Amino acid sequence: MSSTLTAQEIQRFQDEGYLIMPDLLSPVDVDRVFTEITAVMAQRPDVPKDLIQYEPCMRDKDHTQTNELHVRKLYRMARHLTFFRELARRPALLETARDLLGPQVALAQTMLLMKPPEISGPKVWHQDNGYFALRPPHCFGFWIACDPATEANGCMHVVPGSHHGGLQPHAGPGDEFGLVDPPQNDILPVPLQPGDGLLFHCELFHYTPANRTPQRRRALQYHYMASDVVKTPNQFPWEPELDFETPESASS
Ligand SMILES: O=C(O)CCC(=O)C(=O)O
Repeated sequence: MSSTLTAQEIQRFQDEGYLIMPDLLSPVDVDRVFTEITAVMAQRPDVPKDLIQYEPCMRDKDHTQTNELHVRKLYRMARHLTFFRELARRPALLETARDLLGPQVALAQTMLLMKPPEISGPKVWHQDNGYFALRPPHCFGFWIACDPATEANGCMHVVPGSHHGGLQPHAGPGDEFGLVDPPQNDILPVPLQPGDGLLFHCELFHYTPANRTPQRRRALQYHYMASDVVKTPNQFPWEPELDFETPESASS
């Protein structure tokens, strides 16, 4: 198996619950992400419902009049769009997933988090496994900045080591489903340049504040899970987007 992480990086991820990974996407990749967003929006008002989510204030509007700045997120892109499906197989992502989870992995979920200026709110403190409900929690996400991500426009904030406490109680409707007892201390903002990624454990506490700038803050999020973990019942129905052959069976 090829390996992208060193033993020290794997140890740091296990201890802290996150790692910064520079240059996961090239400038050309980032431009292609933006082109793909524009192509999706060109389909409106007939964008597949499971590919797009508008900001709450735009959900009941006539979508012939909406534009990219009204979109909260695209999701399930690997199911709908070839570019995002192929990205999931890039060694920097897939081999990192295997370094952390073992040879048999699946792509749990993809999202493009658009965080437009003015109308977007914060994403409340949560653990992703509050949504996924995977046992054991053998799952992590890449959060990859496409625009510069800063404290002012809503970069990721994490609490290092918080994944060691296990899954904590969550409550709230829909997108506001979050930690009942959000953290007050030890909060670390993670500003990133376009193309750079944050790799984070699915039980790490994290949140993003509202975007207080006139520019948007787009980011790509890919979650990988070990294929054999069990999804326990909860309120969020979802299916993994892709399963990958093991490296052994792919080469035989
Ligand atoms: O990018 C964001 O604003 C939040 C991403 C996030 O934490 C999530 O979707 O679980």
